[in-house]
Amino acid sequence: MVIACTRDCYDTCIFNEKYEPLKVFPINGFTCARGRADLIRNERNRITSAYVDGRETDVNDTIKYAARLLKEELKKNPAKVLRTDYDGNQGLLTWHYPDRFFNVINASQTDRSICSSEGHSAISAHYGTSMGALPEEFPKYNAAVFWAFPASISAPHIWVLFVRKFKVSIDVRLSDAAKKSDKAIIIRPGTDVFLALGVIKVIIEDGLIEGKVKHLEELAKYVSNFSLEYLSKVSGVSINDIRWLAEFYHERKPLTLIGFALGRSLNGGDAIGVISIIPALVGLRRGYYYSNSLGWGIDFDYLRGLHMAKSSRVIPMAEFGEYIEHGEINVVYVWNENPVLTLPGGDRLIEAVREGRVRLIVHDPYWSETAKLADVVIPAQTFLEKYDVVYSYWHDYLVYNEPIRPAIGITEVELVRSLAKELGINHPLLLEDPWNAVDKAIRPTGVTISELRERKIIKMRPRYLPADEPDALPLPNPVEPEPLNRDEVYLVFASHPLYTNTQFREVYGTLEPIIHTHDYEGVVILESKYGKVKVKAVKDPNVPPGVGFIYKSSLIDLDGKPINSIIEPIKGKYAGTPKLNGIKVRIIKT
Ligand SMILES: Nc1nc2c(c(=O)[nH]1)N[C@H]1C(S)=C(S)[C@@H](COP(=O)(O)OP(=O)(O)OC[C@H]3O[C@@H](n4cnc5c(=O)[nH]c(N)nc54)[C@H](O)[C@@H]3O)O[C@H]1N2
Ligand SMILES: Nc1nc2c(c(=O)[nH]1)N[C@H]1C(S)=C(S)[C@@H](COP(=O)(O)OP(=O)(O)OC[C@H]3O[C@@H](n4cnc5c(=O)[nH]c(N)nc54)[C@H](O)[C@@H]3O)O[C@H]1N2
Ligand code: SF4
Ligand SMILES: [Mo]
Repeated sequence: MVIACTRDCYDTCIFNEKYEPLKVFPINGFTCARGRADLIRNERNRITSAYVDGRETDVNDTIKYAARLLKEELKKNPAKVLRTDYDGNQGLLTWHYPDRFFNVINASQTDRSICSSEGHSAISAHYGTSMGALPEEFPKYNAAVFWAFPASISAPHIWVLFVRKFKVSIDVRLSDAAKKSDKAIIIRPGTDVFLALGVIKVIIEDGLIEGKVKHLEELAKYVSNFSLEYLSKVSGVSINDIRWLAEFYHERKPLTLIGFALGRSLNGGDAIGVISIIPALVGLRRGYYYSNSLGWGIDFDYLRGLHMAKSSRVIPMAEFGEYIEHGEINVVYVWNENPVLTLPGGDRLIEAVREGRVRLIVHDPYWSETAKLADVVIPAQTFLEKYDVVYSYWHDYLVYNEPIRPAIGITEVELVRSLAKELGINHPLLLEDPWNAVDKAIRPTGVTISELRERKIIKMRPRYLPADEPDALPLPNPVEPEPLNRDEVYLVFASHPLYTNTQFREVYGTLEPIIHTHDYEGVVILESKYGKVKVKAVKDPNVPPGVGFIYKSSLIDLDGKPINSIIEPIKGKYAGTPKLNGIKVRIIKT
């Protein structure tokens, strides 16, 4: 028996039934602080019963109540029912299958753009797919560039593969990974595309090209428009360092690992797209890694039932707060996500629910802030309590998860099928055996569900490999960041080793809302164009002037308000990803 950690994490560790990490590559027999705490966490802060308006209720009665609530709204306007979900659990049945129900009832969905979609779209525009190097190829490289990817914390199993290799980190601050690297390049937030163009300019103009790229002439002409002086001035990276990085690419042929966080920044998609071309220019095939989730061929669309039904409306996550505020949504159904804290404008959801403008239904194993706010709460099982099939966005194993703990609550599949029954829906999408749906969805990877049940973990063959010769088009169209005024910083976020997003506070406690800055100390107000929050400022010598960083696991301010109340509704140009990193905030001392 095996079980994979289904957390939103690159590594997707696989454990035996005693919850010891397997000694297979690339899990390599070790886990992180969260993996070590999961069995303890499973007993804490759990939702053990259903609730309606704060009163404990029977689960079946609550499902009937939720169905009535949905029915009333569906009669009026299905587009005003919004389901929102993200990657709290990366199981095929837990995360993707429930979508069938919401497609059948024609509800609205979000664009699920919060995390990685900007880079998926940008890389695909050049390579035809976002899939990059396979984990098995990582050890062949003797050097790596961690570009906006503080992997020592956000992807520990990736990081250790490079422990004894030459590492370059490119970040806006001296992160843990940057400190542990052989070379750290500190860049101004939102300007990585300018640095990448500088590297390409040197590679092309100094005759360091060794690989083939389509439309190279257009790229050469484009970079000739910029002087290194200009690119250095905008990015804050010295001309020497731009040249150094270009020569490093030429001489050491590093693997380029691009962090998701870049896609959530100004010029994010352009930056990721341009960076992904650099390895090809120096003759590397598949010399980058971003996320391989879409390369295995798992048919997520089939699981979601898109061959038969679809949402009435797609709402950008960047504008989540706006839609709620403007009365566009009357019922919100949440699973696998804690949007009160993690989506831009989560505070607007709090107001709307408190004022009775929005009815909120939440299915979660834990008392998240969103569950605490909800009108209707239904307990969910954790990944330690249910069967599922799990994939990774890094390694190539499909895993058949089996329960190792007694179940509390009901599964996502049971819940949506019960809701469908209550609503009198007899759609083939909900009548199909869910395991049959999983089987069909994984077939393109060359694995069947019966094989997986027998062998528990199976390595997939990549189905969508990137083009050998990427296209230099589309060319980027970057903008310079708005200059800072006095007492302003660019605000960025980063992962914390003890938490996954807002999870694990029941084990490791609540993390204080602290903005790490070069110059500020004490309680301060952070003010953006969109709102204000109160946090504690701490001087941190690893943060340059003009930058402030907050761990993305401390998203509640000192007055209990979501920090994301100050995130402006700005969408990325490739996939609409919210601009979370690099927003300008004024620091007001109190
Ligand atoms: N300001 C700011 N905001 C950010 C970010 C940032 O960097 N800065 N990062 C963004 C990113 S990258 C992401 S991915 C999002 C993450 O946003 P979320 O997905 O909202 O993050 P989590 O805190 O992991 O919340 C997942 C929820 O799923 C629940 N859950 C876990 N397992 C299960 C299960 O089996 N079934 C069900 N039904 N629920 C389950 C958990 O209890 C938890 O409440 O946050 C985004 N928000
Ligand atoms: N321990 C732990 N691991 C996690 C998570 C977690 O919560 N905890 N979350 C998971 C999730 S949901 C995700 S999406 C990934 C995210 O993993 P990563 O993509 O590695 O991103 P973050 O950890 O958010 O860190 C973002 C880094 O980018 C830097 N940065 C911000 N703006 C810029 C910029 O404009 N240019 C450059 N070069 N750097 C910039 C920040 O200083 C920070 O160091 O990690 C996953 N892994
Ligand atoms: S959170 Fe990531 S590193 Fe930690 S146990 Fe889960 S998959 Fe492994
Ligand atoms: Mo994420």
